[in-house]
Amino acid sequence: MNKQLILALSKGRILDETLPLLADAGIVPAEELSASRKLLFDTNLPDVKLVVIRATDVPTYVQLGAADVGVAGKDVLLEHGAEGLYEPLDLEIAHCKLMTAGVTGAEPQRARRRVATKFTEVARRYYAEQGIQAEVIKLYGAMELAPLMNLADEIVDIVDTGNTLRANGMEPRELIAPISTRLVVNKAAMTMKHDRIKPLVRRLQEAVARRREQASA
Ligand code: PRT
Ligand code: MG
Repeated sequence: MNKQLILALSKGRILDETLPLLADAGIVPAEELSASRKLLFDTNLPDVKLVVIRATDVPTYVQLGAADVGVAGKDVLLEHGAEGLYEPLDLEIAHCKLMTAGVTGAEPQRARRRVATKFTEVARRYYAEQGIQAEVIKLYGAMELAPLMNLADEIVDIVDTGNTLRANGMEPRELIAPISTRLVVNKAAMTMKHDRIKPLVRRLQEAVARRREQASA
């Protein structure tokens, strides 16, 4: 049986916070990730490999078993859906919030609220739960521009400090979900490679706990 483990990591801001946790759990890339254009990396462990991919692609790789384990933001996981995935651990990094936001002081104009977002599934679910009629428009970036240009009444986006919203004359409105980065595991791999994955989850859990203790000390 092939007992190699493939870990799918989200590139971008999550990666910088993931690598120290992985190192603390005993997994170190064999070469500097950022110095390379490669996407598939060896590690210090002969049977563990890393792929570094778009955050939004991580759930797909893990769900379909191309990777056994992944690291992804809860926002990405909420948008993708949890089918075929276990989410055994909150890595407690890259904290932020999924929120609705709009032009400061403005009331929604249209009877059917127009919402611009890259999180279309999250937005559809949220407004339906609130009993608000919404037309959800998919955008791929610069959501903050949409209400200013009257493309939308509101946006659904990630908010951390709120500085990006404020800089664009907007305000956060409703909290949809608090977000942090999660470990996900392919459901079949969890069974087939249990003896490899269980210790990895436990070591990461310990690394997260150590980090939490250091932060509160
Ligand atoms: O670039 P690509 O489209 O592939 O993805 P991305 O830009 O979403 O990736 P990246 O590297 O930014 O990382 C995204 C992941 O980090 C998300 O899935 C979240 O889980 C997490 N995260 C944590 C954040 C933030 N904090 C964050 N502040 N992702 C994005 N932001 C952006 C937000 O979109 C907004 O533009 O920062 C801005 C808001 O920040 P404040 O501080 O101005 O409120
Ligand atoms: Mg980005």
